[in-house]
Amino acid sequence: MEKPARALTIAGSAAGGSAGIQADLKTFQELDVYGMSTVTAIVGRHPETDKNVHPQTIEAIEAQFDTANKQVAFDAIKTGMLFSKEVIETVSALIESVDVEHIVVDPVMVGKLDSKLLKEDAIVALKEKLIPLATVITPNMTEASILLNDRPLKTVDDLKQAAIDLHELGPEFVLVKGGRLDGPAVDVLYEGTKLTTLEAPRIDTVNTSGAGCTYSAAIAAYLAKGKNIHDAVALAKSFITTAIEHSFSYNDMVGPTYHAAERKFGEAHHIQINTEKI
Ligand code: PXL
Repeated sequence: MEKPARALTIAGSAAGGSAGIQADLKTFQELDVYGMSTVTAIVGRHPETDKNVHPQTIEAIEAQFDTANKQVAFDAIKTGMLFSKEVIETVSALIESVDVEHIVVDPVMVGKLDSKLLKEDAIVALKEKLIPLATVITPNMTEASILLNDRPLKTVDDLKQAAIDLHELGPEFVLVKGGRLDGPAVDVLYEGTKLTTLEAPRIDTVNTSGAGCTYSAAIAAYLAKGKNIHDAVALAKSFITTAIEHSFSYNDMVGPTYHAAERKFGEAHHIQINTEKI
């Protein structure tokens, strides 16, 4: 039997199952990629103390990574919530210590329920230590703006310029996600010599918890399976758009995207792709 490609997520545990490692592992499974995890923090609000983020020790993070690497090893690694400068430095060193072809860095900063998922002093470490190791970084508009020293981003042209400028930080490719633009959901991929816009129709729903995690996990899965960056992003955009189209909620809280949607219902959306040389 041909063995499945392997992907590791280094991220937080989102207790409700919509985001973080739960979203990543569900996505890997949907795309027939063998999933592994290194949990950096457990996110869940304690009913009495109101404590929301429960960081794991550096020792626990190193131990998980080492176990997964020895038992299986990786075709791709995806990072999500890392929380602190210390964790970013540890994770950067761990990634440098192994020979892995594809590194997807999702610079997670704030969750949908306004959980603070990255401390202030961690931004510098993110920019200087981790982002330069990335095959691709996948900031949303807020994260791109923060990485560009609070530059306002309002239009697709702003996203294009942001992608070009973020490339200076050293990743091979940059994907800036325009989920919060008015109008269609346009993302911009910068590949060094060309800019590609990927456009999907806007889906009118609030149930998009974990959408960013799911999208970047799908990119990591497709890279692990051997797709090039252009195809990996286009296929992942289709996966997340279909998952958002079929998103739902079990109550009056913001609900998850439906990770199984593409498998169950087929691809819902054709993504419009335009590439320009620059
Ligand atoms: O969706 C961002 C996110 C990422 N990672 C973890 C989270 C969240 C949002 O709540 O909990 C662990």
